[in-house]
Amino acid sequence: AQLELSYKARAELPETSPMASRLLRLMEEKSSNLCVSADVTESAELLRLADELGPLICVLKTHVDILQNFTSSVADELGQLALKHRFLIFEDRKFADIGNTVKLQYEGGLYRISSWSHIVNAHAVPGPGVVQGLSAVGRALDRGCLLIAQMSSAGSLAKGDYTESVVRMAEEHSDFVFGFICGGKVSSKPQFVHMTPGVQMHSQGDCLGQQYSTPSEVIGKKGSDVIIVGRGILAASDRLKAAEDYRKAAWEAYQNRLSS
Ligand code: 5FU
Repeated sequence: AQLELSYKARAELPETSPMASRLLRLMEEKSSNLCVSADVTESAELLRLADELGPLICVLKTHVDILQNFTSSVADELGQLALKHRFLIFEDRKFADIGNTVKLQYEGGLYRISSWSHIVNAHAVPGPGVVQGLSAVGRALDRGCLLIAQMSSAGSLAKGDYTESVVRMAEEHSDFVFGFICGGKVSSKPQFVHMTPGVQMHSQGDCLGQQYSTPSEVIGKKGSDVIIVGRGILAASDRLKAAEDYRKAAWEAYQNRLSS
């Protein structure tokens, strides 16, 4: 078996990118490998959530296009909260077009994603041009990108050879791509961060194809680094307590992995 490095040790490897280092370091400092998926439709609720759960999380994931009332001041306030509580913002935009188009989508439009989101993600379907287009905007701003290597939904086509090709694409663009959206560890290179959605402790799935695993399966068994939790926290009557339960479960799974 491969030697299991701590998040802190991985942050310090010379081949680890600045964005991965920043994330791995703050995970270690906050004892948190929890990303909350803030899938709410009201900007005020998004900001309340960020302020309340901020201390417990390493990343706040957004879907900015589901907000009814997004303005640039929402992005500014979210940025302030990210500084206050030391988390990174990840807009789950899943870019999937030719380089020139994603460049325009990332930088401009109503949302100006590159101006406030530390992390974005992309599908590898278009080929490396999608990464080159995003990188042309994001690199100068010290942003980072995750490639979608696998998806949590039933019947996903992102598997097998496709997943392997995504890993190679990441390795070839490691100045901007620092990790993956995946079900478990897909690259043995310790400089890449693995982030896994489809995590819930008390449900197996929803009626629209989502499939859930538990934090201990994802971090302990499958070897991912960060759990992404939406409704497991958002639908709880006490969101703060639920977030703490997920943080603790995922962190303990990581610690067990280190000591085994
Ligand atoms: F890439 C992916 C994926 O494969 N599965 C996902 O569920 C992204 N997601 C996102 O994670 C999805 O768009 C939601 O924002 C979130 C999961 O939310 P849940 O409420 O925990 O199911």
